[in-house]
Amino acid sequence: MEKIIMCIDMDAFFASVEQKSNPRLLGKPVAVIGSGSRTVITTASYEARRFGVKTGMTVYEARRLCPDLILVRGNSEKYIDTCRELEGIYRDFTPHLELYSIDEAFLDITRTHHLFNGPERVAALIKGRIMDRFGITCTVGIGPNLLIAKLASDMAKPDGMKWIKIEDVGRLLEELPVGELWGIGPATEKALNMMGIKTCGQLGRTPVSVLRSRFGILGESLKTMGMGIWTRPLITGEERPVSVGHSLTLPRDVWKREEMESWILLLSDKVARRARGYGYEGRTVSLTLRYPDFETFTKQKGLHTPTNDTHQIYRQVLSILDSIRLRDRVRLIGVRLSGLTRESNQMSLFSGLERRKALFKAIDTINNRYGELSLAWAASICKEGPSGRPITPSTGKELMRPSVY
Ligand code: TTP
Ligand code: MG
Repeated sequence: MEKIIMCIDMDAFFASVEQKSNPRLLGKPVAVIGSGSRTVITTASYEARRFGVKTGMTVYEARRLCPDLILVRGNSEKYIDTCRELEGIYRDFTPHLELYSIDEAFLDITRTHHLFNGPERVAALIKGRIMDRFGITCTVGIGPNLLIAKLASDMAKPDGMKWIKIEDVGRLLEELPVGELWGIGPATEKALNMMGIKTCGQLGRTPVSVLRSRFGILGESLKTMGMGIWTRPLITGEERPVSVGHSLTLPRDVWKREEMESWILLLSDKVARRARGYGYEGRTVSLTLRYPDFETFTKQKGLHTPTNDTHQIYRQVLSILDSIRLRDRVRLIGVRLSGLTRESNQMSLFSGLERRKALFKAIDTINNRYGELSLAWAASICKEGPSGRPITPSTGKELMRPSVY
């Protein structure tokens, strides 16, 4: 049976929520910025996008393009609350859904759309409920798999709806530039273009051996993506979580190893703590780094046994860092633990391990009760902040941005 997958992506999510909660911002160019000392645009309203204002720009760059730009400091709790309520709306239409990021969800409506008179009707109903409840718009893409549903939503943005039927996929991808496809970033796009592969049609016809020799195992998925095939199933509630990760745009680009280690410890601890909170351990650790020019890459390494121990994750990330020759300063660091399995309750052979587990439990309890980073590892407290002042754990917390990757 052909699957019917729906991608729902809020339009200029943070900016729309802010515009809705402050009517004076309605219809105006608005940019939401993070709460750290460095001001990077997290998202811009469509009014601001008309001037060329984009996610990732500095306030300085954005103001130059759009002098009347109104800046609003982001309030992640507000967005997370909205996100939770949105899930409730989606669940009225199907139990099979994946909350992919803070503002994107994938719904498998294969078995339920007929109850509402078809996929387009489901889309219209969901858009209507979101508008009634929050006064914000979203775009809905429908397709035979996640990749095509996401493509449909990207094409229909903003406030749109598009259904790409399975029989139209081939024709549509034929001329589509590879960079338009979800998951093909600027670096991959450039590499493909250098090989003479410009469109998805060409990508789908490239022999897999050619792609494999350039991209390794990724070559396989690139080929299938070019063909419009996407086999990863939705990750619905029952299997969740498959990974936990945190990333952080640093208050200033760092080069010094010692400074990088502090941030990595902080992130490893956040990741480990979340895994412990869920009662999971993971066997793969990955490190994501972004250079000032936004080139971003991820490297991962497996562990012999699954863990949710802050320091074990930290050490693993450092060993990944050791294997990388940095070509520039680092702008963003991300740490992720994946391959999660339920924490084993069997008695450990090493009593030291038991003590560590008890220690982590105590720390987690304190932090859960008194706020994040009430207790932090001394080494994760940076020696100095962006302006040379020391960063205390509490300001460290302020620098956190929601991780959406
Ligand atoms: P997006 O879906 O990428 O962007 P958007 O919803 O603002 O705009 P649109 O979908 O209409 O193109 O991201 C969703 C929200 O996530 C966004 O409003 C802000 C936040 N965000 C970050 O915090 N950091 C980031 O790096 C990005 C890309 C987004
Ligand atoms: Mg969005």
